[in-house]
Amino acid sequence: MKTVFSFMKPYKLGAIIAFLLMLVELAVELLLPFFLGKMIDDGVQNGDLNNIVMWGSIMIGLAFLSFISGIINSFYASHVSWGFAHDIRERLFRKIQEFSFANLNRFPASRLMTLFTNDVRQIQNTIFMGLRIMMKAPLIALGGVIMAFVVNPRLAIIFLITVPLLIGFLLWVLKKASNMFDRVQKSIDNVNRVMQENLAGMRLIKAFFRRDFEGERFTDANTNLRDNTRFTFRFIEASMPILLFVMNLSIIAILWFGNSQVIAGTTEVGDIVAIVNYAMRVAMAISMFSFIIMAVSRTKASAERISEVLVEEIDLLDSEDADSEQLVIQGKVEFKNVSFYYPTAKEPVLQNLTFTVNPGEKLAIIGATGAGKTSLFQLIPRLYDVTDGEILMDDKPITSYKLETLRKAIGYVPQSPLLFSGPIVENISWGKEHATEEEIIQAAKNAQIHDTIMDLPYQYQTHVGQKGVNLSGGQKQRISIARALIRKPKILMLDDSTSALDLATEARLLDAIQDDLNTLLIITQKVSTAMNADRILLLDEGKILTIGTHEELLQQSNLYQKIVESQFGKEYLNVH
Ligand code: TTP
Ligand code: MG
Repeated sequence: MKTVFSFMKPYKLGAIIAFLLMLVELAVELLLPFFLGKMIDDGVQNGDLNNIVMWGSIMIGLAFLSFISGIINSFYASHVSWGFAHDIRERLFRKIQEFSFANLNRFPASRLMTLFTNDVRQIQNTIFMGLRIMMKAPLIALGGVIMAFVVNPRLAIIFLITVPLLIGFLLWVLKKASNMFDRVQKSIDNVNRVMQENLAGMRLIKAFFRRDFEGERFTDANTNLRDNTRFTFRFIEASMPILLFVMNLSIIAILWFGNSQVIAGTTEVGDIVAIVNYAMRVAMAISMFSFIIMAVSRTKASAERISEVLVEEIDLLDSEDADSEQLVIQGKVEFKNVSFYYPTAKEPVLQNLTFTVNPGEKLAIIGATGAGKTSLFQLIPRLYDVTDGEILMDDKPITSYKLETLRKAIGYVPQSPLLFSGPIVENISWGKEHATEEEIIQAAKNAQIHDTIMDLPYQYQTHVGQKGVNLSGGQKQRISIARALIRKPKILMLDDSTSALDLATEARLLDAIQDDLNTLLIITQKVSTAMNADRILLLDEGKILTIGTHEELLQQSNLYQKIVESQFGKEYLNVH
């Protein structure tokens, strides 16, 4: 909470000005009934026209002052609330950019989306309304009671009974509502999550004909949201008639007692008009309380959710002794007894890995699905940190490099290629700031995608839809390879990135990238790809089963023989 509202600091002055102007409006609102009473008693009752004109002019003047204050207040209130929202969105965005993979695992995308849309707006609205009218309501309630005492203490006694009663009742409503809003917020999250998964997986859902199932999932979440919200709002709205009923009773009481006092000559008519007027203003203010309660409890929930992200500790940073001068020159990678657990997992995914990849060497990593190949890759650019052991780059621990230096030396093509919506040229040059046209074309040529691009309607300017919808899987893979190649990385890491390519294209690609490269790590399921590498690492259930050339593995490993047999047939084994 505190973290979030510290973003108000730059807007303190604006908020104070808005607050002061609101006090002007408040003062006018409290003075008007008083003057109205005076006008009735001194002017109307005595038939004194001068008096009526005088009080009338004062009231019009005050109303105008309040009107002007209201306009300027509104100006500052929106300046403060929009500025605040802008700053906090900016901060959230930067914070999320810093998130490591482990941080991201703790905050699903749907939840982060809700922060930017729902939660920030909620706080922003509350600040605006707060500076405009919300803070005024309790002050009017209080001021109205005080002014009623100034006008006529004997009649105002009635307020002393009704107002505490109402406030006690409202506090009770507030407490109840707070829990209910937590539930509403969770339902909103849920709807967003289902919606987002659906949009992302629309094609899969159609392909599997899971429309009805997904429809039900959405209906559940949506109905849940409706029911929770409806219940909460009904509960709060139900408090309204109770409030008004009590307030109306007190107005009747004022008229009743006032009447007998006027007859007895102890009270003037103007006093009664003024006090009834105050009673109505107090009632209005108090009835606004339920609206305020809703806003405050929702805002509290929103602010807490935002702070959770803001205070989240980034668990993967440059280490303190990282040397900013130190660069990756050769591209030698060495694993020393590396073990790794995912933060939430109990079982290790990788156990005691020890191997070295020399500069310029091509190492293929092969292994069953779930063996831990992708996990192994993610440790090298420090997307996760090792749990045990050490990884060296050019004989120095990877933690001794700046993250930026380390990652810039690596061209990582992830298993599922992700393209950004925008022209192809931007998707390729995304890998390197200020890439020249020649560099882009060269990278595309090496990735064996240049010819395909030239056949597209707008060539390099062709737009890739969101997530690259209008390209084939293999085309997307090659564009994401080009994106990695353009950095001229010391180490290129391909995570099954040639899976959708035919053998000839794949061979040409591997051939083309050979010249530029220092070191190549390639995860593959295909023996044909693996056997072109200098050495093959066979990973099985997070452990290195064996490492060596294709021939050596054929000799040494039963598992490798089985893999080869499944892809090349039995005869191949007999021949070799
Ligand atoms: P991976 O390292 O993804 O296995 P893999 O790349 O060898 O498999 P594939 O050929 O199918 O790509 O996963 C190893 C285990 O780690 C698996 O049980 C899932 C788990 N895992 C996580 O818990 N979180 C993650 O982010 C990843 C990538 C894997
Ligand atoms: Mg994988």
